[in-house]
Amino acid sequence: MDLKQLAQDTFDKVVNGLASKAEPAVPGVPGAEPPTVAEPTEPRDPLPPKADQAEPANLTATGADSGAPANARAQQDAWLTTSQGARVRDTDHSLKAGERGPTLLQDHHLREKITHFDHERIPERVVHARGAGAHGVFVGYGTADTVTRAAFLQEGEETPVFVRFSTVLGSRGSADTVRDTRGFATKFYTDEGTFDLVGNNIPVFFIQDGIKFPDVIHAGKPHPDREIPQAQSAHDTFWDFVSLHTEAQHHTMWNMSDRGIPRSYRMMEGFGVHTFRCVNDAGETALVKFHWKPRLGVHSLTWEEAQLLGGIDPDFHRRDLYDAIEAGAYPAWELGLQVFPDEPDQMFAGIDLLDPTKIVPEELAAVQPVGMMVLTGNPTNFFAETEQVAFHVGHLVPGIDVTDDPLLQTRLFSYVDTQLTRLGGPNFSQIPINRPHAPVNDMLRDGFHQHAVHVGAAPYRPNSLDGGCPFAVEGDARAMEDLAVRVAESTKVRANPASYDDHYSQVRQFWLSMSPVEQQHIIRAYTFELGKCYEQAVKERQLQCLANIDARLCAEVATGLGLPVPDATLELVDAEPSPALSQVGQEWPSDGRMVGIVVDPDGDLAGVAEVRTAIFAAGMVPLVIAPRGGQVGDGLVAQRTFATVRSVELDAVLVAGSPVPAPDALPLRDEKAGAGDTPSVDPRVVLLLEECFRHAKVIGAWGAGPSALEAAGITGTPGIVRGESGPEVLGRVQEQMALHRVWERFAV
Ligand code: HDD
Repeated sequence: MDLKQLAQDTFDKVVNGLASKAEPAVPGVPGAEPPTVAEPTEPRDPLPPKADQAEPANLTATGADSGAPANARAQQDAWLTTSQGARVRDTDHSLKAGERGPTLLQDHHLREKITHFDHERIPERVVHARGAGAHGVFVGYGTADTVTRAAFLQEGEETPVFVRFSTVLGSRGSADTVRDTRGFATKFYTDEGTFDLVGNNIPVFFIQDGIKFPDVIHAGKPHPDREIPQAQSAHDTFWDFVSLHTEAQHHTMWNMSDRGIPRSYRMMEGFGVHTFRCVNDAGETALVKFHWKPRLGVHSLTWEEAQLLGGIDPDFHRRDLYDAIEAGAYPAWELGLQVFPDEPDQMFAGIDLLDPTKIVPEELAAVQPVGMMVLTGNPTNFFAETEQVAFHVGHLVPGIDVTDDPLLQTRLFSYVDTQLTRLGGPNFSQIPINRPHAPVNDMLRDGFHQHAVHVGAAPYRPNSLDGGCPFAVEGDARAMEDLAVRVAESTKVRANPASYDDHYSQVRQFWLSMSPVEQQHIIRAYTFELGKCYEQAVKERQLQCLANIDARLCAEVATGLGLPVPDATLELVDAEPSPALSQVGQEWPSDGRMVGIVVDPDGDLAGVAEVRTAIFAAGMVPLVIAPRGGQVGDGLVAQRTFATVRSVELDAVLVAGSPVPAPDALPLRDEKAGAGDTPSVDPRVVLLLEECFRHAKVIGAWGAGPSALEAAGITGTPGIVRGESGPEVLGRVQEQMALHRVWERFAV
């Protein structure tokens, strides 16, 4: 089977199928419908009102039918009402004893409005509070049949999904681009019940046993006295913990690598982390690790970009996901399995499969694609969907079961427990986004926020009063199965197996698998983070950990910190590098990438128009950058101005002229030019080009463009394309964008 072709065919099928789909991917969720706009950064008419936002003029005489989805509570009509449905004439003035008051207690509309508002917030997630979600569809390839009988993986089976991406440490309002692990949680609404794959973009975890989760999170969260710093690990308590608790070193190294600052949620891998146990129709079991492989490849920001974005656009990842979906540049991932024999010792190639601080390199066990997920719809309401979605590693379907990994075992308890506080009781599965698409008949009753009106007199089994209903599955009907896994004869202990004691060999393997430029980024990340610590003992202890990973890594970080270089206390083993861990060296599609075009109103506007069309045709998004907003030329409108653009939102920049300073740029006059001198090129364009250069982006220029490059001091060649015409330059720029960055430009 040609798997590459299968991936492309599945992607095309989903995307083309959307246009003809009458039903949204998720019933009642209009966000899952095909997008109505071509490109979100274009000036455009307002989006058409959703079905539940129709004006009275569009309704029947009684205003009865707005066409709102069944679950759009309190939006079933165009008229403002109280929560009880009585129409309201005035919601701007409280009821007072005379115009100058006081306000009367009897104003029940006022009290209802304020009381509800006072209780609008719910507790944010204790971890992963900051996130963004999307709807989509998963299509099985049928290639997993020999491993699992899970029906949603069967060939051509389409399953609606909801995905929530997140950071871990920050509060709900924190910045997207901080250095952190990213959550990647997927809810598959399968016909056999809901399956949640609650993973991260990093394949290992900080701890081997869930009992330590509060410890690692307390260490990573802001200091309890000052509640700073927000959403980052660059502080004493984090490094105190990970340097004392060396099993965290592997995950920490991934965080310090470029994986800790993804370019986009669309360009991240996802990992189920734990090993799961799958069973096929013949009852044979296998141990399995889940992987998500992004269609667009794995890419990262530079550290400077990440920091700038924290101020310029803290919603960068959320916006990127939303815009891409609105634009029809649907993000897609292949789901893949690493499959291992289910041996009694649960080891593979000497690696303990129950240790969540270890990976199995892909070179030892290939990731086999079993299906594709395409995200096709944005949420209609952030709170109702993204905030209220509740994942749980125990939401499993027939064919997929857990293992005894002690981290996973604790998670099985934590995820329901946390919803009781966060979502206010045990009925969170009835919230629309959490409702299974499979029929539910669970005998669970009552509790806060019970929405169901259960019928029958006997919610217990066995019963005769309700005719014995509901019935437990019998015979070969498909159902959850407790696999008869042998549990070793043992004594109760609080201890780990000896295989969990190796905390360093895979960290070294990760380090050795990085290209020189990625290693340089890691060195700088450790130096920055430890440089933010105040406690000398913490820095020294972490340097000792680095010495046990690699001598050069340790020496360079120590030099940056101005501290002595410790000797390793362990013998360093030269693990075989795993090329799959590096992001450098491969080529990827450039779909959905942002290409800025710096326009000189006196320059080649016809060329700009032509290039703009070509960028769209290549599946990317052009952004016309002009001295000021509005019309630039015939049919060309500025989407960014010299005042609003920064390199961070672009993947490449084209310079179609050499714009002279606009009057509003003169206060920003380049100091190097000296007071009174007027620079030849607008200094904001110079700054943009300098930043694009520093952030290793491809830069193209034609016409008078090369002289703007010169003004920015850009003389080198790698990733700099100069040419005669716009389309010619774009073609060569696009070729280089496939590598994501101009890697040669980083000083190593
Ligand atoms: Fe967790 C949320 C991923 C270990 C306890 N976790 C949460 C989310 C993700 C993960 C992606 C956000 C889900 C969402 O978007 O709503 N967690 C992981 C991974 C882990 C992991 C990949 C290790 C392999 N987690 C872990 C442990 C515990 C928890 C060991 C507790 C012992 N995680 C939680 C939680 C959260 C959560 C407290 C907070 C909000 C929620 O569950 O719904 O229960």
